Amino acid sequence: MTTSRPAHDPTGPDPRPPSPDAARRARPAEGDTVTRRTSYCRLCPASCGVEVETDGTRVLRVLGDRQHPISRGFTCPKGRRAADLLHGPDRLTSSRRRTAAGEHEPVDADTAMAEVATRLTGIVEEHGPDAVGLFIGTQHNFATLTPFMARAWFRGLGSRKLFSTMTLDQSAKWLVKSRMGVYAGGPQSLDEADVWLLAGTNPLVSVNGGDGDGALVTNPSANLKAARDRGMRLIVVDPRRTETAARADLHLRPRPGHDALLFAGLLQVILGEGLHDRDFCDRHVEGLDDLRAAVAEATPDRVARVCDVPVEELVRAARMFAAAERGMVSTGTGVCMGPHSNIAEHLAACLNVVCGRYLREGEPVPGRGVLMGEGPARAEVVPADREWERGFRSRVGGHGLLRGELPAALLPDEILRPGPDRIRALVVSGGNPLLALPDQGTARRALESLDLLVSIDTRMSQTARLADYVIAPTMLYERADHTGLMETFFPRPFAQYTPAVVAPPRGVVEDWRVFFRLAAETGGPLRFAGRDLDTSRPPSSEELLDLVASRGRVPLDEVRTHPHGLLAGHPGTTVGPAREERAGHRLTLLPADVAAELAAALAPVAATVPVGARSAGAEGGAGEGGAAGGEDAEEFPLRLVVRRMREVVNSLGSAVVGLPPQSYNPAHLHPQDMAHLGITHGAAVTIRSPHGTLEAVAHEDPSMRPGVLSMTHGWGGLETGGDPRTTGSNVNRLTSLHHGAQAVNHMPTLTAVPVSVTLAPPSPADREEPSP
Ligand SMILES: Nc1nc2c(c(=O)[nH]1)N[C@H]1C(S)=C(S)[C@@H](COP(=O)(O)OP(=O)(O)OC[C@H]3O[C@@H](n4cnc5c(=O)[nH]c(N)nc54)[C@H](O)[C@@H]3O)O[C@H]1N2
Ligand SMILES: Nc1nc2c(c(=O)[nH]1)N[C@H]1C(S)=C(S)[C@@H](COP(=O)(O)OP(=O)(O)OC[C@H]3O[C@@H](n4cnc5c(=O)[nH]c(N)nc54)[C@H](O)[C@@H]3O)O[C@H]1N2
Ligand code: SF4
Ligand SMILES: [Mo]
Repeated sequence: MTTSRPAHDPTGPDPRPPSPDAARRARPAEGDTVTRRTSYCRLCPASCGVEVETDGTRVLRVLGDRQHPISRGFTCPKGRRAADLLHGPDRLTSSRRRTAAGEHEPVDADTAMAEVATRLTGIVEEHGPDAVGLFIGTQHNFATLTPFMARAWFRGLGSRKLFSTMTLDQSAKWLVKSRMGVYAGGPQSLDEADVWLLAGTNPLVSVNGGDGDGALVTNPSANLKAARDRGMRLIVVDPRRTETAARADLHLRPRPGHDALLFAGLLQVILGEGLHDRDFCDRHVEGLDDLRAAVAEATPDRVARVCDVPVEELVRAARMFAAAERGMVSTGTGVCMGPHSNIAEHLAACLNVVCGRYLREGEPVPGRGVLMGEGPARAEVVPADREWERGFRSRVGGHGLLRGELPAALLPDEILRPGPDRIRALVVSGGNPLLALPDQGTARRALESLDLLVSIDTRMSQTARLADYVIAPTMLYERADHTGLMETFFPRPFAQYTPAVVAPPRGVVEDWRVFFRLAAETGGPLRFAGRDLDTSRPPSSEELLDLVASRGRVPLDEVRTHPHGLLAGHPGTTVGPAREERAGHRLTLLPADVAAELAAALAPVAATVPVGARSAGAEGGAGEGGAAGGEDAEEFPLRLVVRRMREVVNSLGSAVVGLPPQSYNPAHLHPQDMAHLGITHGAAVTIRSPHGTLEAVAHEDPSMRPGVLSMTHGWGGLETGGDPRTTGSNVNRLTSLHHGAQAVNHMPTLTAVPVSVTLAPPSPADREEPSP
């Protein structure tokens, strides 16, 4: 058995030395048999196929599975270091309970779950079910059974206080569908596209395509290369010259926070020059003339001036996109987290709609539903449902529910504001809201004022440290699973099943069992994947995995016989004609609320003058490239933007020694700004925003747009004032729960946040060791 990578391993060598822990484990004791087991990674939707080396008890190494038909050997650094997540020093191998002294003591899972259930029952009896909240984090979604069981428990409980990270992320996409309607023929795919526009997303690092296309999620580097090799043109809109932008045929680098304007400018050119798809619009769209009129003022020269992009590139992007036959705009967090995020996302969708980038009647459907049921594709519109306008309203802000959820940015107020129906108990599943929520100070106050905080987490996350109970669950490779929930992210119809590769530590419990147990003890009904479960008889994971997959077109048992996963083949179906009852339905491009939001977002263009009339501010020193003026311009001349780090996913992985390039998240600045501000690479800096102050470590980064500062979220500890070099810096000390919050989803501004940067006074750490 060789322990070195095969020479042709497409994942390439990991440039950093393994952590001491990993190195120790990679040398199994003499006599140990090392075997390789096929599985797939479950840290993100990409679900990369892997081979797991194990000595039978522990995972030793994780390698890309070259026989996997979708990922073809691709893995990322964090996936390859999963052994450290499973067996590292911070892995929780038993549950914890907070003592009266505020310490956490080990407690067996059974006792923890029983005590939590008793306390929840007491709170519900006294205050009603809405006193209990559920916060769903990212890692909740990567164990198929968890989302089903958690929601089943929560529905049975009768609480409406459901929150997830989606409303700190890209819930603009949900809102757009709810306000515009959905074309039921499905979108075009990247595999057949001749153009693609990526805005505010960097799939080469994030392996995320928004709700764009599976080719951007699974092995995006290879897929983008293949697409470009066959002639697809790539347009990227990003203030930073990202890894993805470096591959683009055209890279627009606007001032951050200006996507709504930029998209309005593209629409102005496309509709003004008649480059849109008339046939698709005639059949399926209403409000086209209103939209054309609404963006009429967003002329290329004005938009170029305000966004600070070359006018000819803006026009070229519009023509390149519209002249192509196939291909879409897809957006990520850079668009969905900015000011005017909902309207920016709406206009991105309008670009796809007016250019008709959807499958027409008679075209083959991708058929991605393999284990999960999939409705038929039809050349018709499911009309806007504006779901949040009906039913339950939040006590804070009067918000309705979007896909059954309340805005996460309202969670702190829902806890803190006195009243009979405030949230008193919160269960956090696979999330770390103390770092994820804007305004860490308020988030901490809120979590600390709960009667009961339960964190289901594999480590003592920052949130877990505040919890009354931390329930330690299994991790990937310790549980059986299938890809049912992820199959919409695959570029081809595909499914994979994995058994558990290693046994979990004795003290942990599978996530879904926590919710099953709570349901059993609190006595609510438990409707799971369309069936009522008998809470007196705990099922097995395999039974539940079968239940979830019971409506698929391929039996899970067949998928079980394909260790590298099963390419299911196309179902041979095509987009059907519109049904009579749907024939009159249209995608609504400009309902009244959207029109009003658009007018507000476009206000800066109405106030501007054409390029040339003033001296160009492009690529200037600190401040000019980031801000478009306004009241903050002088005090906060820079713009803080979001960014992902390849080696960690949100807050997960940052503690693995040697995984991230350093033990902190740098504040990336353009060298020109560094020089202007008198800051050197590695220096400690103080960042100020209208909402808070943060200590960080500056890094020179020529890929930045001057005037822009970019940092990754998910770092920093509980306290302020620590050394940023040891814990990193929580950008959410600079953000606000309410500033810029959007209608309906209350999405706050997390990118294009006005900030200033100054050199921090020397700290003891600076004096002891020179800057790196
Ligand atoms: N390695 C890794 N992968 C991850 C994650 C991770 O933490 N690490 N997180 C996962 C999660 S939870 C998510 S939601 C996805 C996110 O996936 P993405 O949305 O692709 O996230 P990023 O890679 O940060 O890309 C956002 C881009 O937006 C740009 N940007 C910032 N502000 C603006 C702006 O105002 N306008 C425009 N046009 N662009 C802007 C940034 O420069 C950045 O390149 O990634 C997922 N994948
Ligand atoms: N300023 C700013 N704020 C942001 C963002 C930003 O870009 N800028 N991004 C936002 C976005 S897009 C997101 S998605 C959120 C991220 O917010 P969260 O999803 O709340 O944060 P994570 O760090 O991903 O939390 C995942 C937790 O799950 C745990 N975990 C790992 N494996 C398992 C498992 O198998 N089971 C269970 N139960 N737990 C597990 C990890 O230890 C970790 O603590 O942050 C949001 N906040
Ligand atoms: S991209 Fe990385 S984290 Fe995501 S599934 Fe693949 S190996 Fe795992
Ligand atoms: Mo996210």
